[in-house]
Amino acid sequence: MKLPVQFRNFDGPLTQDLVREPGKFGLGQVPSALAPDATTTMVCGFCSTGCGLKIHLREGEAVNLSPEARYPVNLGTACPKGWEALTPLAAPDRGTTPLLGGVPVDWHAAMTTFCERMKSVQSKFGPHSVAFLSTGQICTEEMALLGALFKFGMGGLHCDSNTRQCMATSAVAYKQSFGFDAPPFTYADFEESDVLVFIGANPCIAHPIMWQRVLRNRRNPEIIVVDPRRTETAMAATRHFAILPKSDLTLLYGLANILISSGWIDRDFIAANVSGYDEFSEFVRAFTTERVCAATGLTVDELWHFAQLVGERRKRVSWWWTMGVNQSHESTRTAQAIIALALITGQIGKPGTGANSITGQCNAMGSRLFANVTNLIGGHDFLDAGHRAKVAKVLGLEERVIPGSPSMTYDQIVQGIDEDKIKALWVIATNSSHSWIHQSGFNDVVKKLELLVVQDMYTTTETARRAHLFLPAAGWGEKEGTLINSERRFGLVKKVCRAPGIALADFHIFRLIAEYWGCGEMFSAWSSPEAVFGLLREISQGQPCDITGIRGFEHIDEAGGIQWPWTKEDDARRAADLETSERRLFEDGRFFTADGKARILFDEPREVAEPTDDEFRFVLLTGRGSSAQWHTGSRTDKSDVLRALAPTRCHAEINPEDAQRLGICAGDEVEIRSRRATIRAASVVTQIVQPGQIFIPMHYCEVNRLTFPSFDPHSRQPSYKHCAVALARCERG
Ligand SMILES: Nc1nc2c(c(=O)[nH]1)N[C@H]1C(S)=C(S)[C@@H](COP(=O)(O)OP(=O)(O)OC[C@H]3O[C@@H](n4cnc5c(=O)[nH]c(N)nc54)[C@H](O)[C@@H]3O)O[C@H]1N2
Ligand SMILES: Nc1nc2c(c(=O)[nH]1)N[C@H]1C(S)=C(S)[C@@H](COP(=O)(O)OP(=O)(O)OC[C@H]3O[C@@H](n4cnc5c(=O)[nH]c(N)nc54)[C@H](O)[C@@H]3O)O[C@H]1N2
Ligand code: SF4
Ligand SMILES: [Mo]
Repeated sequence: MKLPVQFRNFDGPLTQDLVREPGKFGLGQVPSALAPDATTTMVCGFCSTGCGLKIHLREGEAVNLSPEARYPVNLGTACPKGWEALTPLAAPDRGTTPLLGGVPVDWHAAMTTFCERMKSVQSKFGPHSVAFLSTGQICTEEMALLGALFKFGMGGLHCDSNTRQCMATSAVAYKQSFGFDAPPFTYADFEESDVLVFIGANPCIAHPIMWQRVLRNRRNPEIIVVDPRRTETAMAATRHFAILPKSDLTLLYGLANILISSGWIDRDFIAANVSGYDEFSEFVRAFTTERVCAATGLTVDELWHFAQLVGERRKRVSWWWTMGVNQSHESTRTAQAIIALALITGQIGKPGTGANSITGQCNAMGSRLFANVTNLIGGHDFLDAGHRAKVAKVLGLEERVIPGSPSMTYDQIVQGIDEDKIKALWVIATNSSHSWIHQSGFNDVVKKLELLVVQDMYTTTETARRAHLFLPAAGWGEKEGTLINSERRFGLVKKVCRAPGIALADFHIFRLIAEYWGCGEMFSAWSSPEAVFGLLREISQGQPCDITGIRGFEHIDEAGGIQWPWTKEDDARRAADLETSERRLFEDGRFFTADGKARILFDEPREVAEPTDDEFRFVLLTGRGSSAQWHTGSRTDKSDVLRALAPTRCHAEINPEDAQRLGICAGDEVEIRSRRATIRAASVVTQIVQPGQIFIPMHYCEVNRLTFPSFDPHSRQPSYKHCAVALARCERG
């Protein structure tokens, strides 16, 4: 395929064109398909709910937005972040030009420097001494291009993304249990369930529009929340089980024991569709009521009531989990214990059921399946020669360019930098210097790098400020591509705004790098996001995430998003069927494993990495603070509206009993100390947290100075929600 003219050669006048006329790269232009004063629908770029937003244009530029009533996800609603999605694009700290050592340069200088310095590191320290950390917040086509460029074009191997901090556990748990990383549900299940169990999930804050779907449930459902904190979701639920932190695994095994010994299980479903049941039923016998109550802090009545609620055969029971499960030292087995409970009760593949992991970022699912990071593109396996051959053929590559070995994980990359094995790091759309566990462990280590490149929308993030080379990226609304939401739905992002200065879409930055690196030919077919989508479609053929029936961006647009799988046969058979907008997996009881059965996997619960002791008496819990704050705040802090909806200062939730004992009043300045750091925060004295626990929202940079770097052994996901801290009031005045 012929390259578009602007990619052909960057010497001479074209470089100047790049600076003078970034519009040549597809930016700064009116989106061609849209009339200047049109209204168009696209999906939100914050959380994984994937709401449809109607963007109102004037003279080709977005001026306002409103939630789309016809979009099947949000049905006309949006949370504060969605309503304010356009505001952060206009922030004064947007990156407008590349910065080399803090000094503005043009793209030619930036790209030349990038390639020369990356190559020099590779020749000095070996091809695998360069790494990238990426994200669940760019478009699927961008992720795919990045992974392919780095691994097939630049000869790199080690890369990971912030989905390690977030969804790695669900991905591993599903893959081992179902044979593929496949969340089975559709949002209609929120409405069609009789018993909804939320474990370590606070959707009222983190997924408010999913919660709206729960509120549409007309079956008078029992809503159970398992969370050490009495969260907004717990308050709105019918039952709250405030277990002790990190006692989930014991609780879930205890529930399984009661269900099995009481016969509240689906023997036919187990016999036909589940493997590992006999061993599991034997194993959970040790989880007696006494043991479980001692570990979790629940009463015998509470435990049995819980079991009765989820063991009721005539009811539809759905299990939902998020970071309270995934961010723990034994998260994979905890997720798999939830899966086991759904399997032994036969509560999967039917309306209102399922073992359902809610994703976090707008495109965490895209990152899991198509980023070429932990999986070979399209949910394939790097270690499988057949998969490598298939992907090479579709992409017109020589098989040898696809590595046959796995990448280091995020924590191993950080450790690799410390051990001088990784000497150049490229960070794309994530703010590791704030969000990585045991922050100083990251920030001290990156000082050892020969090259730190940060590609972000903003120049002021904690990570961008440390960069040797900063690459200014266009954001959501300034580029196009697809995002995949929690229910496996592809949604569209469109270009409705100009990126500032000469900032470029990540897609174009990757294309530029390919050209400057000298591997542009390899990506000649990757000419536009939609062309890449076409490649992904071909690669997906025959996979559980087969999307060969999605005809292109227009099809996604017309359909109001399309859930995977969507095969050619699906499309031929059901194209006219409106019901296709809501589909769940495993309706036939067949899973993606070799024998078609879902696997139960289990292990003994383990001790937490850093238990409390006489000096560090409190457990520190962390998580989302409000629906107006997004992660490290680089976007949401730029909106006056959103800033007014949440505290701007770091604050710590403290139980009144503890506060009284330590002489702490509401609003007092407190000092929270772990073995790694001491921070200050304003106290919020509240019954939301139990005695002996403290909660600090992750949005404040201080929090990860305290956290302890322990990881789940299977998923390498950080255990953000448990470390030991001491608490004291700061002297007044
Ligand atoms: N407003 C807003 N929404 C967001 C985000 C955001 O930053 N802001 N981020 C998005 C992303 S990327 C993600 S991953 C999701 C996260 O969504 P959630 O996982 O729902 O949010 P968290 O607050 O991190 O964690 C959920 C709960 O886990 C509880 N928890 C802590 N320890 C334990 C434990 O041992 N057991 C149990 N059962 N629970 C425990 C915490 O008390 C907390 O209430 O939110 C997404 N949505
Ligand atoms: N203590 C504690 N820490 C946590 C968690 C916790 O619960 N507790 N949760 C963890 C979880 S689940 C997650 S997902 C992580 C999130 O952690 P991060 O990924 O570090 O958080 P964000 O603030 O979302 O960072 C995204 C960055 O990408 C930039 N960006 C946005 N859009 C684009 C784009 O289109 N292109 C480019 N190039 N840049 C863009 C933004 O400006 C921002 O700097 O935090 C983790 N850290
Ligand atoms: S719920 Fe999530 S996807 Fe929907 S508007 Fe809010 S941030 Fe956007
Ligand atoms: Mo996340």
